[in-house]
Amino acid sequence: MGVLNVTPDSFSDGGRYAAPEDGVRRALEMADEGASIIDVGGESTRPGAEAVPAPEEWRRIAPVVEAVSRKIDVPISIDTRKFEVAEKAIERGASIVNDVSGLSDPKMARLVATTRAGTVVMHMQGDPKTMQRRPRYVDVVREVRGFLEDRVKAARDAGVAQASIAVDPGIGFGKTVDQNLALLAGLDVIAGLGHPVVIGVSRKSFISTVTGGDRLEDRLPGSLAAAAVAVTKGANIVRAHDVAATVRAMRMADAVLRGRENL
Ligand code: HH2
Repeated sequence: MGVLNVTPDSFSDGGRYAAPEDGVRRALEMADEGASIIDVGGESTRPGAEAVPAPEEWRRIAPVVEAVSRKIDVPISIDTRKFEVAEKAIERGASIVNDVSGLSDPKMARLVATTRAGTVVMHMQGDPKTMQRRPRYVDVVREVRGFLEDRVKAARDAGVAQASIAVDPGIGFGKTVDQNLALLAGLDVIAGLGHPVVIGVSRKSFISTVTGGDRLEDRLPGSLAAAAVAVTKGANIVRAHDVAATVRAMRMADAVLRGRENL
């Protein structure tokens, strides 16, 4: 899943793809590099981020969603917490709703059900503005699993098909560095829910805390290592900014885990 942030303020690529033509070019490039999903977002959810009103979020991403869905067949997921934005994006060609709030708005679950979209249900403690102020868990893996189980049940009750739901422990969303590491080490417990697991470690700050290195590019080796471990623990979809490098690393991991003949 290649990340495309059409925002002025995303933590690693804010402002880079804010012009529609730059966003579309990057989407096509990621598809060429081997991304099987393009995840388009118009609101940063980095720690401390302010919420963006729905009309502004839609204004940012509309031209990109429209152009990309016209130009290529790669599925588009829409990284939004807002029903109004997801609805418009689906009308214009997106087919997956990636909701970092875990479908907390009942209207979002109903939209996913009626449009038969796919969805990623993610765990977050609190909201982006406050989530990194002392996140607390007794057993982070069990609690995240329990939350995802509840949210999947709510989605099913709203009519979303079992096969349309992927889950994501939400690395960095209301978690300390050690809680992020524990979630990666315990990802098999999340995979035990029986839904495809999405994992987003790419360029996140806990990588620098562990590996050192101040520059963004210093986070690539740690991002790839964390993604490879996640895949051995049952992750199925890796959300990443550095698509070419990630595809190569995951091809290697797959070859070891499944054999070259099954790539
Ligand atoms: N991480 C980010 C945003 N959306 N969605 C899922 N399912 N999983 C994640 O881990 C995840 C996500 C944060 O990364 P990014 O989009 O690069 O930054 P920002 O929120 O600043 O735009």
